[in-house]
Amino acid sequence: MKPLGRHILVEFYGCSAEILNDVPRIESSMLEAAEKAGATIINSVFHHFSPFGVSGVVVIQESHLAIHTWPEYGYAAVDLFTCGYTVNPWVSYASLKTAFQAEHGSAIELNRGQLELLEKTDVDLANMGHTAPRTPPQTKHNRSVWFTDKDENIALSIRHKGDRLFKEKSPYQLVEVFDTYKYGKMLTVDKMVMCSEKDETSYHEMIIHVPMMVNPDVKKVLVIGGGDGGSVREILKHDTVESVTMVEIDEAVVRASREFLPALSYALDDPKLTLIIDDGIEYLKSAPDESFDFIVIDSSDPVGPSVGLFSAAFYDDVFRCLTPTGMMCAQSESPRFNQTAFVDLSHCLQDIFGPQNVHPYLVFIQTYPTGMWSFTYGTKAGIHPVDGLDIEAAERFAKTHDLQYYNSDVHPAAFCLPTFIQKMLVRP
Ligand code: SPD
Repeated sequence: MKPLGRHILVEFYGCSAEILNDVPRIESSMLEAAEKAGATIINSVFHHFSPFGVSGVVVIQESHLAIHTWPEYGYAAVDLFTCGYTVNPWVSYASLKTAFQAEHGSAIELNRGQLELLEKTDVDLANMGHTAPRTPPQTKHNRSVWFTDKDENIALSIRHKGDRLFKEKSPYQLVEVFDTYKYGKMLTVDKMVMCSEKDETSYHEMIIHVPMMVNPDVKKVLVIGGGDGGSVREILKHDTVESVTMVEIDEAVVRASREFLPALSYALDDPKLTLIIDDGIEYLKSAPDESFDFIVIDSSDPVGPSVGLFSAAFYDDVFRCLTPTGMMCAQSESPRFNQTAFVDLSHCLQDIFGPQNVHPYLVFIQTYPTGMWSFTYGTKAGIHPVDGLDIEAAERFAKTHDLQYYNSDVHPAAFCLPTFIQKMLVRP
């Protein structure tokens, strides 16, 4: 006699470690395996463990497919459980073996709910209270996949819809775009969040308008990095600006932004902008002395191609290329998530600009680990970032441009550092 369900317990050995640690890829492979077997998908939930491993379940109308992976062993344990006889779980088995590039797979099939051992009751299920709604299964299920930006101790996870809209391993880094539930499209580099549609204004308004509102005669601007276009968009809101040069090392970032983040990347087509795809460090080495009023270092985190953007040699060139009244602003990481980079950069800038001319300030970026991020302002002529602020002009500017984060209250407040941050900045 046929059982109620078939349960295949699967072992996949010798799989690609990279695939077994890739949540969106595993999730889409599991969904595809369910579909190929003829199942009707209800929902899926996947979770990325730190530092490695993925667990997930695809609920199908005929029961479920579940997985747990150990990328470090190239091993995945998979359960394929189907009820009835319309779905063939062995089709899912074959599909997943290929998808995970398993060298070897083994499986045992169990019969679940042997009918000769079961007796059907005549309970009136309709009167039991908790009956499932008689609606057909959703045609578009809610996928639940998490992107996690983390180090070995701290993580921030953002739920997205599972599909990777853009994925490219450029010569420099892995560039991806995800579609998140709460933050819109999100650009990531090497598994670190760069910006999301919903909260990018916090970052871009604060890295640009804080310095520019106290230096109201900026004409020539250089942006190092910033390939998404958000910083250029904010710079161009200042009418004094005559030209912007942006040097972005990775054209894949520009391409991803042009395709998926139009609210940022439209600025990349502005006639005042010269966009150069090149190494900003090399560009600055050969740039003329005193050629820019404002230099923005809108970098990714200090790994891979951005390491040099946190070095003294680079900031010597920044200083040299600034006009006598020039200023710079750099993204300087999180005081908590990357304390070393934050403190070292501040000290490095103090050595070059003078201690009184370097001012770190804070911004809340909800999609970055710890939520607390920093920028560091440096001025060649000693223009203080708060004392000279024209409050009314700042407020007018914020209102005229419908800014979402920057305003005349936030500007001075951003420089108020909590005591633990003041302490970490004290030089030994
Ligand atoms: N972890 C994020 C560090 C900041 C990266 N820069 C973002 C670029 C936005 N234009």
